Amino acid sequence: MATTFLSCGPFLRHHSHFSKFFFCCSNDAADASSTSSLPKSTTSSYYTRRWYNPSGRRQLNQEGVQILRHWIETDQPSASEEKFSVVSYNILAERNTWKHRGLYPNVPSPYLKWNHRKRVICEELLMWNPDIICLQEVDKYFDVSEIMEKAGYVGSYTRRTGDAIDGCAIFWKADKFRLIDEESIKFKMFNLRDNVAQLSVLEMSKAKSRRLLIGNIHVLYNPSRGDVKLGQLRYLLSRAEILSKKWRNLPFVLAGDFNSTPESAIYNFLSSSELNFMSYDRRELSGQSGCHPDKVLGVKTEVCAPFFFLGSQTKGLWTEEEVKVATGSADCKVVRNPFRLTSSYATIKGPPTTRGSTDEPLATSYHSKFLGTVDYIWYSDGLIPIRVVDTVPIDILLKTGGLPCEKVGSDHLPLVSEIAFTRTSE
Ligand code: KL2
Repeated sequence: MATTFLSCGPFLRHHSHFSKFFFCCSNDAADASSTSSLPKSTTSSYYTRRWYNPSGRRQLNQEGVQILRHWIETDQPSASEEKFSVVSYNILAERNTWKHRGLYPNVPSPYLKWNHRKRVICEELLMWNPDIICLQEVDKYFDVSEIMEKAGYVGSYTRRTGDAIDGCAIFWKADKFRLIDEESIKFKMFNLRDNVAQLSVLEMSKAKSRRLLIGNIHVLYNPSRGDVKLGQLRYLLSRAEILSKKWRNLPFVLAGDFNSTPESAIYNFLSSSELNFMSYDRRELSGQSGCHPDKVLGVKTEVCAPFFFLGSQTKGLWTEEEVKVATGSADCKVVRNPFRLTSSYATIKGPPTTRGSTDEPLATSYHSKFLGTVDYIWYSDGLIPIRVVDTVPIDILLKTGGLPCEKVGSDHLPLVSEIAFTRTSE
């Protein structure tokens, strides 16, 4: 396996020392269908700043730190020859870098600038050379599509409703797939906030019998509105079922930022056939509240009294309106998932440095208020993942002090999975 050095930076200064931080990346994936490895050039640049350490945690020594991302492969006897690679990447909307500047106290301003991030994001995307790319938080679609089109991709964009101007974008390789059907979902139409999702039916050019349904979603962020998150996913899955059936039971890949952790009820809903959501507090459905970096890293935090009292009074109570939001009907107390979905990363096991007890990555997103996993690439029956690009070991991620950094263009990491049609799914 060849190793590709993507960058050496940011170079951070804390106290009087200069420290190094490398990002490098194994790139036997230059072409998902080839085994050749093309090591790329090593570049480096210097950047200095003060180390910000609000929690008084131990000072980090970033001397010579390297981040390595590499493919993890498995042998899947049921996999056929027909396969494709998928990326899911929340690229952090340009507007959110200044609107939520407080999330990035350790990130030097140049690494938050869109021109820099655009270059880094597109370089990384093209390096993994995926067949399908699902992006979230895209507010400069034409900047990205200009680059992707030159690289042979065709794209489709769905903008959010409301004040925020970002949206979801999906790109696919023009020579590998033909688009045969698509649907944009604007949740606003169903009173489910301003988020959007996309569904596309793609047919493989070289094997016309191989068709798949690909979904892309950025679920509502608000940690306390589990009812809305559930409602968005319930609706998306119901549309996906209709589209899948329309094309004779297409296998389904669902990528995105679900703003829900692997331990959450929302995750359980996606990976099972139904969720008895009434037994959960709607403010705890997504698991986000446990993912403040201080909490994850075991630093003591003070309990906020008003929240604490409010929590004990209303815990577990669902109003009729919230039930309606989650299920679509005030009488319905269960949400149904028409697909049997499994997460690619949980299927392909990794080392304890990158994976948690659920086998999911320990973190797909990291900034001053969040350290954890919210991004997934789900697949249905008829498909099987054969490899994934593992995430960054948590200790290495911590040494960045928070994303983005010089060579990670977003506060999320891109997920990359190669997926095969199963032999029996023809
Ligand atoms: O969690 V995200 O980041 O998928 O990476 O999705 C949302 C959040 C994104 C779009 O709404 O903006 C971020 N605190 C932290 N992050 C926030 C907040 C907030 N209050 N509001 C929005 N975002």
